[in-house]
Amino acid sequence: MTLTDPRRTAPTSSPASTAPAARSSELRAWVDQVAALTRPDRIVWCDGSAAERHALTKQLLDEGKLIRLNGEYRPGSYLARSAPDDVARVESRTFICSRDRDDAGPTNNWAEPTAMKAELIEHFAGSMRGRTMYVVPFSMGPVGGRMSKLGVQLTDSGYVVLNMHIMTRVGTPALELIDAGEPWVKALHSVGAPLVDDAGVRHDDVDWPCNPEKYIAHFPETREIWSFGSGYGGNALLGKKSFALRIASVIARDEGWLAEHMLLIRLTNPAGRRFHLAAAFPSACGKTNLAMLRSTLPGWSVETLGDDIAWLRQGTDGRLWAINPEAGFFGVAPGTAATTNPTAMDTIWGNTIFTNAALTDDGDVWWEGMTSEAPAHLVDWTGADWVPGIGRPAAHPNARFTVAAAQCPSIADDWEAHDGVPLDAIVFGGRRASNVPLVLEARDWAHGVFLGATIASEQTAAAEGAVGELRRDPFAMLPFCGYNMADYWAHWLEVGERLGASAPAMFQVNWFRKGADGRFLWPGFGDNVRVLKWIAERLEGAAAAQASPLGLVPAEGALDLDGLDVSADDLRTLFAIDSGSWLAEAELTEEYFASFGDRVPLELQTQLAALRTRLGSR
Ligand code: GTP
Ligand code: SPV
Ligand code: MN
Repeated sequence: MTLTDPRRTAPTSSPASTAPAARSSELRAWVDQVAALTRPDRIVWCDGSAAERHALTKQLLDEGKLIRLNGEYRPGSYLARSAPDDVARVESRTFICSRDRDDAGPTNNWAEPTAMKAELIEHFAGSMRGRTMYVVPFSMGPVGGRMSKLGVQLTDSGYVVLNMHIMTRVGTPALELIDAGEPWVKALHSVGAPLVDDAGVRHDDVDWPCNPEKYIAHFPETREIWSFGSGYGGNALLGKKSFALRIASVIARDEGWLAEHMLLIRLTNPAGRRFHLAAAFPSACGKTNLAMLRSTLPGWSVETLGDDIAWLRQGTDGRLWAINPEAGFFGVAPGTAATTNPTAMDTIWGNTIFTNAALTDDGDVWWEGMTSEAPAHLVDWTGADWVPGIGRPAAHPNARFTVAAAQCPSIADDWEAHDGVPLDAIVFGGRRASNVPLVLEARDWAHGVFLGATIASEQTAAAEGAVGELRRDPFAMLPFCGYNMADYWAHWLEVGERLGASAPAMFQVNWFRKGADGRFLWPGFGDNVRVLKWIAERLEGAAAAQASPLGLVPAEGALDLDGLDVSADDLRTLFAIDSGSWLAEAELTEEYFASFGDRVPLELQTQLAALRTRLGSR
């Protein structure tokens, strides 16, 4: 489809552009077409340099879109405050526009691609008037790596460019690979707030331009992303969820690999043996915390490789290898503290963009949970005065920090290795107040796929919706799978077949089980290393396990609780399996599977039947 502005009558002069000399003709043509449609004043081709970052930062400060934090406390760091209606991913406005509706499946919003593009063209027409359009070439994964992929984002948001600089590898090296003919993904983004109206009148800008009408549209067959109306997080930093998960999951299906919402870590035991783990947890359920775990067990340590996304591919040795395609962390701020995630606190010492945090009187940031006592006065995330007891949070619950992964003290030396790391275990987690034990091991790959497919979690602040409700979030991919979820399960089963005996083992964890009194039963955070230790010892064949209807759980005494203050009662509850409530949950799983019709792999139905048998036979 050609991109033409339906409202445009006469051609206008081309915008000023900083286009470098020799550029891929396809890229150049696309940039020209989008510029003709969106009509920016200027086009800036980004080179990813520090000078570019510096100039852009200065501009955003001048425009009031960033607030410089006190360099004594937070050098090189800035605060951005979003519009109150643009604070999180908008799943209700996220679309998978495959040709066939069934390829998007019942868990995605579907729209017919030609109709969606026609609708979007109406919105993009003139949407960048008065603004600069940035051409942002980037690589997901180290530039030139075998598992890496290229993209170009066109955006009219300087804030987005600065965040892309941190979250992806932006710059000329990526552009050179595109010039050389490597495939790349087209990612078009506009905040949808032109500075010049239809009558040609120029308006003042606002601190956080966006549009009440939002679209985050994906075209899996043509590997395109069109995002309109939002400047926040996954809606706008298109390398992240849109590319590295939604589009990449489709590329991965076609090419035989996996694009996953997983953290990636290396665990080292006292003997120096290393284990690599990837873990899928739904949004705001503890991936960043686990990725940066500071061990409370002597001799055991965790190195960080990634905190949100992992790409998994079978290597020439037959094993499953993983990379983190991102270059930074876009982490949840509230709840991050020296007590819960000291490594994250050390990572964000400076050179960090904070979005929707509160501002202290001495020019630093604050959020709920950072300190046990709130400062006596703050400016909250909306820019209003705030004092303790005022009855609303000072930071938005989905306030985030954007920081380079390289700045993390626990980042592994080889975190950018082109081939990644060989996986020993895959872990599934969720936020479950009941039913799911602290840890269990899958009986085999197919059982692990069943565990992944049946993850549920209580709703968090990372997306819109009522906090606390239980929602199914298979593989933590519910909002991120770019194709039919049932086909995705079948793909996981197929990958397992190919891996055979080289496949990583699979586990399920739950840090969030609560007692009758509503208290978390497990201390969590640094003490989660005790669970990782059991997993590592299982991998070595050293730790004892016992069968349960749900899978293998630690045998009496196998979980290292040395020096930990967890009562015997709480421990029993952490592992309690109530057949009645599990049979009820199996009922819900059956209904959930039924919503996918006959596309659910037979193997998963077999797993569900086997679970019921095991529960009944207790
Ligand atoms: P996205 O970036 O949204 O994909 O999420 P994430 O999984 O990286 O989220 P993050 O690690 O920031 O999760 C934050 C939430 O998990 C906070 O509410 C933490 O307090 C909570 N959390 C993390 N680890 C633990 C734990 O071990 N125990 C308990 N009780 N809460 C935890
Ligand atoms: C998530 O919601 O899982 C995130 C944050 O990691 S965002 O990038 O905004 O999607
Ligand atoms: Mn995430």
